[in-house]
Amino acid sequence: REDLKGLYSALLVPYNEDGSVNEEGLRKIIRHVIDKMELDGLYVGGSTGENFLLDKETKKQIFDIAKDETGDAVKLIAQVGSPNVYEAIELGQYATELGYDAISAVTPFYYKFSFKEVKQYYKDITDAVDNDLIVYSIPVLTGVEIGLDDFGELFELDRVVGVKFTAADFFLLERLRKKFPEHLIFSGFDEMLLPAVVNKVDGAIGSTYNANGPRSKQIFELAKEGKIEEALEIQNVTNDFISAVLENGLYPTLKYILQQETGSEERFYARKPMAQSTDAQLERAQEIYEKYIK
Ligand code: HMN
Repeated sequence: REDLKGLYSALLVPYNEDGSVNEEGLRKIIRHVIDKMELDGLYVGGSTGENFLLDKETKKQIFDIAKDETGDAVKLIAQVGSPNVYEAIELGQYATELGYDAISAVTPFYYKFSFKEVKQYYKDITDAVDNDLIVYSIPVLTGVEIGLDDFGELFELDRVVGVKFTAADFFLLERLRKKFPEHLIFSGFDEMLLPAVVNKVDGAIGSTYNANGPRSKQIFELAKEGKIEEALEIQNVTNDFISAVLENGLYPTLKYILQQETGSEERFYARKPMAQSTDAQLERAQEIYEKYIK
């Protein structure tokens, strides 16, 4: 468990115009995250990778590429969750055989599952997959809220080692940390990294770390040392960057910046039904890139 702590890229995946994976681009992004951003690990198959728009074989292809390019250089977590629990199990087993350090699974979404059903889903996955699991809680996208006691029940399951907590509920975060000191908590909102570290999270997983790695690492390290004023200054600049990115479109802007940073000629396309970037978005992305990253 200790080994999994740190800052992770929520890995962004570039697609070709036809929706297939741009393998060369993906490998370059992985190298960029490891060699230039110097993050501690990759979270593969998350929202930022547009994972929930993919078929099973493409998800496996991305797990393969990420492992092949990374080797043992940094930690790897495979997000395998899906309302199709059989697929989640198969993907969990697949990633585990590839050598992923842990798996993660989003709460099952679309139908309004009861907590009993959510718990059974995690039990089914952890019973069938020989790996540690991090619950992926992201109520803004799934609509699934998990309370303190329910987290406690999930944490009682064998091999559930923690949670990726993508929510702005700092009351719940503080309660979770206090009640479950042994479980791993990863913060999921990059713009709230500083307050999350003050609340003693073990790490963070985020989309903007792919491009804004150095500042994020500084915030993480300074906050752990209790240097809050210094950390806040960097969080302020970081949030100027994140506000601009969110205003212009999260994925289009990050894709553009990463295309520039990796020197890729081919445009990093989105996967349908996500829309492709407009010219105006690309122009604004260039300004944001120049102002904050280049
Ligand atoms: C993933 O699964 O790809 C991520 O870990 C998601 C991550 O938590 C991001 N959340 C959302 O996009 C909802 C954040 O990095 C987020 O993009 C960032 O904080 C900007 O709001």
